[in-house]
Amino acid sequence: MNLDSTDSLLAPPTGPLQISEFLPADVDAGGIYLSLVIPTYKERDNIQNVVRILSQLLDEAMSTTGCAYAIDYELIVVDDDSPDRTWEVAQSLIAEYPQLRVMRRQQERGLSSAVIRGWQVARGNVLGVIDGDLQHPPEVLMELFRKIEGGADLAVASRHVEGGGVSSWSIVRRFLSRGAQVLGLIILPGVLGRVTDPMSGYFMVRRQAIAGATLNPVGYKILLEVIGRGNVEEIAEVGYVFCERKEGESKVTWKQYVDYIHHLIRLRVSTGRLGKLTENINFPIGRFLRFGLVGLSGVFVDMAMLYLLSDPATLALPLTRSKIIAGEIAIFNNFLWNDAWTFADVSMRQQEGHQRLKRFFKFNIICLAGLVLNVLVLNLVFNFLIPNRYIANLIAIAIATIWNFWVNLKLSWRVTDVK
Ligand SMILES: Nc1nc2c(ncn2[C@@H]2O[C@H](COP(=O)(O)OP(=O)(O)OP(=O)(O)O)[C@@H](O)[C@H]2O)c(=O)[nH]1
Ligand SMILES: [Mg+2]
Repeated sequence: MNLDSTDSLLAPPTGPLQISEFLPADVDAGGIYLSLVIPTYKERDNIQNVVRILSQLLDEAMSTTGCAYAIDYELIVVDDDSPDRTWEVAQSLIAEYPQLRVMRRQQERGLSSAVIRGWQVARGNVLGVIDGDLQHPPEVLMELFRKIEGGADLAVASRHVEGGGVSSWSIVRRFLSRGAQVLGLIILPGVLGRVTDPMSGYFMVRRQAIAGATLNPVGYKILLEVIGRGNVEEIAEVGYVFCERKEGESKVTWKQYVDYIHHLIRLRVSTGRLGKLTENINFPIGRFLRFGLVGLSGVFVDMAMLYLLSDPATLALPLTRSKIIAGEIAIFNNFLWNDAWTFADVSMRQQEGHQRLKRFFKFNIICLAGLVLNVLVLNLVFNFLIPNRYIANLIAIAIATIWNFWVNLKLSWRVTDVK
C-alpha cells in the first residue's frame, strides 16, 4: 500500500490516562466539535463501511443542522496493532475522508485504554465512542448529539430504554448481561444506578466533565469509569437495538467478566470514603488489598504443608522442624504472588535473577521481623489491654500485616526499582 506523509499515523500518547481540559487554539470553543473514537481489533472487513457510513451521516448532519454556532467533527480509529492490519486499511482511507485520523498502538492493549488514548489526542469539546463492527446503529449518533446540544454532560445509547433492545442474543448472554448489571448495582449503586445501560459502549460526553480526572479502567466497560470518576451532572439516554455482527469475530471472552468484577471493586475502593481517606494519607489501598489476599493464600499453604510434613498419617516429622519448612514454603508462595501480582509494575522492570533473589531475601527478613512483632504485640495486647487471646491475636496479625506490607513496599520492591 502506498501512503504519503499526510496519511501518517497518530503517535499513541503515554503516561497517565488523563484528558486535558484545553482545546487546540484553532478550535472554536463556542461551537461543538465532536471527536468520535472507533476502537478496533481485527475489524478489517468492517472498517471501511464504518468510516463511510459515519462520515456521510456526520457530513450531512453538519451541513443541514441550522445551528447558530460552528459544528465540526473528526473520527479517530484506535487500533491495537491488529494482525489483520486494520490500521493499514483505515490509514488508506484518510485521503478520501480527511476527518479521519488513525492510531496504531503497539505497546498497550485493551478496549478501554484504547478509547482514552484516542480521546487524549482528540481536538473536540465533545468526546464519543462507537464500536467498529456496525453493531451500534450509526443513525443513533445524531440523537446522542442532540442530547448534548440540549445541555446533557453525557448522552448514552441504551438497550434498556424505550426503543432499545438486543437483536439476537442467546438467553445465556442476556442472563449474564443482566446478572452483571445486578452485581454492579450491589457493589457500586452510585455509578450503575445512574443509567439504565451502564454496560453501553456507545456514548458521548463533554470533555469538561472528564478533564483532569485520572481514569484507570480494566476491561471493556469504559462508561463506568466516565461516570465513576468524571464530574457528570446531567445524563440523557437514547434507545437503540444492538445489531448482529455481520463481519469479523467477537472478542468477548470469559476474561471480560473477570475484568468487569475487578473494575467494579477497584472503582468502589478508590471512589468510596475509604478511597478518599487513603488518597489523602497517600496509602496504596489496592496494593494493600492484594498483599492481604496473598497473605491469606500463605495461611492455606502453611496449613497444608504442616499437615503433609507433621501429621502422623503422612510424613510424621517433628512439629518444630515441620513448622519451619511449612513457614518458609508459605513465604516463598507469598513472595511469588507478590512479585507477579501485588508489585508486578515494579518487578516487571527488574526481572533479572539476582534482582529477584535480592527481593526474596529482603522479603524473608522482613517477614521474620514481622513474626517477632506479631508475638510482641500479641503479648502486650493480651497482658495489658484486652485479656482475650483471639482478639489480641487478630490485632497482632493486623499490625504485623501492615508492617510487612509497608516495609516491603519501601525496601523490597522499591530500592530495587532504582536503576
Ligand atoms: N483497540 C481495541 N479495540 C478493541 C479491543 N477489543 C475489542 N475492541 C473493539 O471494540 C469494539 C467492541 O468489541 P466486540 O468484540 O465487538 O464486543 P461486543 O460488541 O460487546 O461483542 P460482540 O457482540 O460479540 O461483537 C469492536 O470495535 C472491537 O474491534 C482491544 O483490545 N483494543
Ligand atoms: Mg461487537
